[in-house]
Amino acid sequence: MDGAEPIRIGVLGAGAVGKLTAAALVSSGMSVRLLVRRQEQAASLRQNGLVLVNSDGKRLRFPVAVSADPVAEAVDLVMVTVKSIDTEQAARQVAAMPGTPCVLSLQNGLGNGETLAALLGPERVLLGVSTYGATAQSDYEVAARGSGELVVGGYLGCHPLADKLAAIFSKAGWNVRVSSDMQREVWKKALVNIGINPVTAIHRVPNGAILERPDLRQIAVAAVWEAGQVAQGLGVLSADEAAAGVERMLLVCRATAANRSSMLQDVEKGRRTEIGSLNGAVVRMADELSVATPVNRELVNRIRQIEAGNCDGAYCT
Ligand code: KPL
Repeated sequence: MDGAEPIRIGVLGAGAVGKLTAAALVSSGMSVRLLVRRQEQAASLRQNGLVLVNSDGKRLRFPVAVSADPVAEAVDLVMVTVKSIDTEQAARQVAAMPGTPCVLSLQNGLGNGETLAALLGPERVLLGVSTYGATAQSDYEVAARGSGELVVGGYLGCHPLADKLAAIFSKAGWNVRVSSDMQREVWKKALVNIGINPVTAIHRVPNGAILERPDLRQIAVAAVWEAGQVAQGLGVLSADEAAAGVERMLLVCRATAANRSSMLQDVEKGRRTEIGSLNGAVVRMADELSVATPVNRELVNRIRQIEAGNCDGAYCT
């Protein structure tokens, strides 16, 4: 793949992030193939196209190629947008695809890069983090719910595709930058999700409620603070970066105030959540470092109870 060749991109997973990402890629003139699991969703996307509902309510329709058989497709880059609980399965699918496509993980949580690198080789892996809010409205519709930032880079540092991707997303109007230290970026984004996602999912509120309700804000801030201590203990973030995590989480609440977090969307649909690769990962690493994380532990317990169907609505008792 040299600099002049266009990139054939597959987007694996057509949830909120997958659809938003695919719409951005098509709008910048890329040839995109959505790789989905369910035949029913593939049929719906073929029939209706991919529909993006902008924050002003305007509906934009994007023609996309769709495949429900990812391993049959030849692409240069697969953007993995599936839940972190499905990363290993995604890695196996990419490993079975023709050629040796690179992968970019555009997922929430800690450990996705490691899982992909273990199966595919670290040089094929790129990481991305996004704070663009999005809500899936149906199999083929996604609502944009607040702008943020996209950061991309290689798992091992620099990667030739990172600059290309940045140019593509920038052409689509996204705020994007390239980083050569994606481990740090992944942690910074994880701190945002560690505060927002479980709190909004437990209380069934949009992200902006964390700014409006002091009780929710206190829990979210404490969870991010604890996770920041762990990141510092691991040497991934400096003390200043860990402390800045709280402010960043609150800024994302403001920028995506109307959005219902991905974990809230999972809980509302009775799906398993990403708690294990967010607050759960923090608790596991904290135990190894002997750092106390009582707030994260409690959030993990409450989300696990919701997943198990033991509580409905706000706090479990
Ligand atoms: O990443 C998100 C998520 O919901 O998972 C944010 C940025 C918090 C938007 O809701």
